Amino acid sequence: MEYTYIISEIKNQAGIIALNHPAKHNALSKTMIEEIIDALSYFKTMSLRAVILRAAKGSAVFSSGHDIHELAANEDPLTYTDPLRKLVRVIQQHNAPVIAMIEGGVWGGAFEMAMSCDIVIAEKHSTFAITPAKLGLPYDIAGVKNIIKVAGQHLLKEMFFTAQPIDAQKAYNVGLVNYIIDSEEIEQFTMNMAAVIVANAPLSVMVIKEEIRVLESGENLTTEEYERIQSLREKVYKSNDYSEGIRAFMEKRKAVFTGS
Ligand code: LCV
Repeated sequence: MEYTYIISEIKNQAGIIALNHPAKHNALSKTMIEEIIDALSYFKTMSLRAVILRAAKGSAVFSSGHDIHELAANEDPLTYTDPLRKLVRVIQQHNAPVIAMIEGGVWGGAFEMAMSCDIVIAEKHSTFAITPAKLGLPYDIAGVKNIIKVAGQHLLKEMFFTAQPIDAQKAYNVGLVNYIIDSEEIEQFTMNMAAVIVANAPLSVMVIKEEIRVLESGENLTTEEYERIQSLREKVYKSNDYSEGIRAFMEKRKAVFTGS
């Protein structure tokens, strides 16, 4: 399959999706996300038993997260239609394990995307950051819930409040990452892991993945609580700080947030 911002291929019954938009450090634009979703649905029709999600060979950054240029134009502050919401659900509901092979920095929404994968294999110099506080953004509550499932509250609060990257070792220590592998071995290691999964019973793997997804969904949010949070988020979206965050990024300067 030919795409603009990803490379999609099939090797040894595993599907491989490589993020390939170097000019924007693999930013998750609407188009790139649609291409990833399209490649996953094609893999499903081919009954592939494992997927590897990686950055194209030689990428300096795994992904710089949401395409900030698209954020600025975001008419739907409550992100009901946010493409990343859809992508995370598609990965979590994909009928085969998705292995994230991380090399380089993982930023913002790409961190949530990587954490929504089933297994994470990181090159030892990779880093992870979630950065709404740098842009003045009220991160989506569904997204926070997705990440809390894999990262303890204290680490997650540190990552959200500082908006600073953590390294692969710290991510591994808290279980965000299954393995830390040297750069020259990570591709073979990941392919080997995929080959072991491919050799197992796909229906058993598929139903266990779905059981874990359903069980980890945990407690229900009351409607009132959900609406209260959403109205809080709408205020943040309409704040000067949010406009300042976006403007500062575009102007390549540090944002000055006033809390208004
Ligand atoms: C569009 C970009 C991007 C980008 N979008 O290279 O987490 S949340 O809630 O904030 C969520 C909404 C989210 O995911 O927001 C995005 C969070 N991402 C970040 O905060 C990372 C932003 N990017 C960076 O900090 C730097 O680009 C890194 C550290 C990744 C790489 O720095 P480096 O100096 O190597 P540049 O910054 O010069 O980026 C190269 C080109 O990629 C564009 C950037 O605008 C620049 O384009 P131009 O050459 O046209 O100036 N770019 C980078 N990230 N997320 N565009």
